[in-house]
Amino acid sequence: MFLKKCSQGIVFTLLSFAVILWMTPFALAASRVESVDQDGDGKKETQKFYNDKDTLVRTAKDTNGDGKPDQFTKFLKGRNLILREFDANGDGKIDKRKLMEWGSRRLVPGQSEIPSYVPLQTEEDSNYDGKIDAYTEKGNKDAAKTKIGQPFNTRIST
Ligand SMILES: [Ca+2]
Ligand SMILES: [Ca+2]
Ligand SMILES: [Ca+2]
Repeated sequence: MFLKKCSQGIVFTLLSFAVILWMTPFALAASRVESVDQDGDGKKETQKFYNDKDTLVRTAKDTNGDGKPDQFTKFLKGRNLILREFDANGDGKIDKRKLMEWGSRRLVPGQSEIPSYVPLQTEEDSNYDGKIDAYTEKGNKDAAKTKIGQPFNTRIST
């Protein structure tokens, strides 16, 4: 009797797991990709990726019309903190990266600050040799010294 109950418990547990595993692809399927024509030229150049809560988490955009995405934006804290990555030479590898925070900045000297993305960190491989050529970090003028010449992470952050 006891053994029977025990095995029933195990079967139930296994069944629960099976149901969870079976449900997982449906949960993932809830996250969706949307292709949009953001610039209104009739071509859907921007892909928007949503998570299972239907929150926009990243976008991939083809800015030069060659059919391959070359500008990637990841929303780290909604739209307040974003990581933007670029593939300037279209080889499928990232060669420029900017971490930006929504705030305000003075675009024209002498004029008042206006709402804008403020770069916190930028890095660039401008000759596509996989090494950092330019680096900036907000509030740290010496940061570039240690970064230039270091390997550039060419992978898209997803
Ligand atoms: Ca492109
Ligand atoms: Ca590239
Ligand atoms: Ca380089």
